[in-house]
Amino acid sequence: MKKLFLMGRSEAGKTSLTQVLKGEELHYVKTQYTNSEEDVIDTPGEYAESKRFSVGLACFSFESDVVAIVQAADEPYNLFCPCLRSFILRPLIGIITKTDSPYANIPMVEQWMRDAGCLRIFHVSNVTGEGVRELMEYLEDDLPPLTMEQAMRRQNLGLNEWDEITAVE
Ligand SMILES: Nc1nc2c(ncn2[C@@H]2O[C@H](COP(=O)(O)OP(=O)(O)OP(=O)(O)O)[C@@H](O)[C@H]2O)c(=O)[nH]1
Ligand SMILES: [Mg+2]
Repeated sequence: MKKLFLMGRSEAGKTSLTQVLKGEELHYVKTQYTNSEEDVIDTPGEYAESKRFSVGLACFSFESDVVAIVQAADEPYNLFCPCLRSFILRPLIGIITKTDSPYANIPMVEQWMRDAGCLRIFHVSNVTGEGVRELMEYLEDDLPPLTMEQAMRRQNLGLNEWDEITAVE
C-alpha cells in the first residue's frame, strides 16, 4: 500500500477522508498535530495556510510515497501555486472532496490541481462514499522498488524516481 500524505486548508475534508479510508464512521476531530506512523499522514489545515508552518509539510511529506493536495469541491479559493509539483519529491495527486456539495465547482478545482501539476485527480464524497473505491485501488499497490542503478539512471536523465524511463528513450 502506498503511504499517503494529505495537505489542504482547514475544513477541506482531510480527516474525514482518513476516517473513510480506514473504514471508520465519520466523526469530527479537529486536527492539531501530525503523526507520520500511520498509512495516511493527516495534517492540520493551518500548516498549508501559513507560510511559516508550510515548511513542516515539506518535512512530513518525505515520510510518504504519494503527496495529495486535498481541496473541497466548494472551496472558495486556491492555496496552492502553479507548478507546485516541481518542489515536491514525491508523485503529486489531487483529491477533490465534498463532491456532494450543492455549491460544488469541480471544473474550477480540477483546473487548480492541473496547474499545480497533479498526475491524477480523484473525486470523492466522504459522506456518500462516492469515488473512494477508485482512490483505494490507486493506493493498493506499492510503488515499484528501484535498484540504486535504476535510481541513478533516472537522475542522470533528469527524471523523477517514479517516471517511466521509456518516455525518453
Ligand atoms: N458534505 C460533505 N461534508 C464533508 C465531506 N468531507 C468532510 N466534510 C465535512 O467538512 C468538515 C471538515 O472536515 P474535516 O475532515 O475535519 O476537515 P480537515 O481538512 O481535516 O480540517 P482541519 O483538521 O481543520 O485541517 C466536517 O464537518 C466534515 O463532516 C464531504 O465529502 N462532503
Ligand atoms: Mg483534520
